[in-house]
Amino acid sequence: MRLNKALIIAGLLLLVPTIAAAMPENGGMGFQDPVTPVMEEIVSFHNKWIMPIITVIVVFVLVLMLYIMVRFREKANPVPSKTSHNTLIEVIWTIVPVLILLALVVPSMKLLYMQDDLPQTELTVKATGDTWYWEYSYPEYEDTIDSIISNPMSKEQADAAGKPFLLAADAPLVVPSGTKIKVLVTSRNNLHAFAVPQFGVKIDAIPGIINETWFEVYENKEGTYYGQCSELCGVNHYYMPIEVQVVSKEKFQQWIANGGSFTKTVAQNTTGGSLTTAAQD
Ligand SMILES: [Cu+2]
Repeated sequence: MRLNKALIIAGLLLLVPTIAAAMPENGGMGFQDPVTPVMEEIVSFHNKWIMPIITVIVVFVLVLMLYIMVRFREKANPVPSKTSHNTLIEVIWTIVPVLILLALVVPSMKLLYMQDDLPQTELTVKATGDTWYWEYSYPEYEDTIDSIISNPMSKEQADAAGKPFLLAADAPLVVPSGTKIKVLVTSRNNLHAFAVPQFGVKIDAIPGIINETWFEVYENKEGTYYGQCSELCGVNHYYMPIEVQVVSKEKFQQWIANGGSFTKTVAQNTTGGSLTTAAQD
């Protein structure tokens, strides 16, 4: 009976990674929906390799323990066994974990290189951590776009905008979809980390060093994505969220032409409606 329950729990564990969320949510268990090739690979590696292997190991150990508890209980064995070791078993429990780890190394390293090895990128954004906010700039558009100081929205602002408090920023990083984007990450003072889970991006922001990574959001995944500073950086560490607004290439060009604003376009936009809102769908 107990064994059945254990198997049911193990089975449920296998289902956990399939519960994906479109955005961060309280009590969320699985990954958020991936929107870049890198994150898609990470989720697939987790679901196809890591989770099944972990589940098999957990179930195997559990069954073994239950078997031992019953088979070798004191009542059934008034005279205890004096066995101290068994060479064959020791060889097996050394070699099998080594083989499992070796099998995981290959896809794992491939994934690390996919994140680390920058493809030919089409746009560069720079994220600088400060105490305690993010500053974004566009090195290729320095003449038109001032750097963006991104602070968290207050609770009232976030509620009014229907955005998650402590994830929503007053000035998001704006990037085009379907574009390979190089991200330069550094810090002005202490350690921070720039992380957007749905992009598969997490990289340290270190003073005096420029780290780089990349992402490309699929064209059909335009919208608003959230992350947080992910390196404990001081008293207001919780207070430096990351909001990324992913828009179409055309809207991004308009945004650049307007000096970092969608609103000027709205006045000329004959179809009406705010581009800012449209981009958050
Ligand atoms: Cu920080």
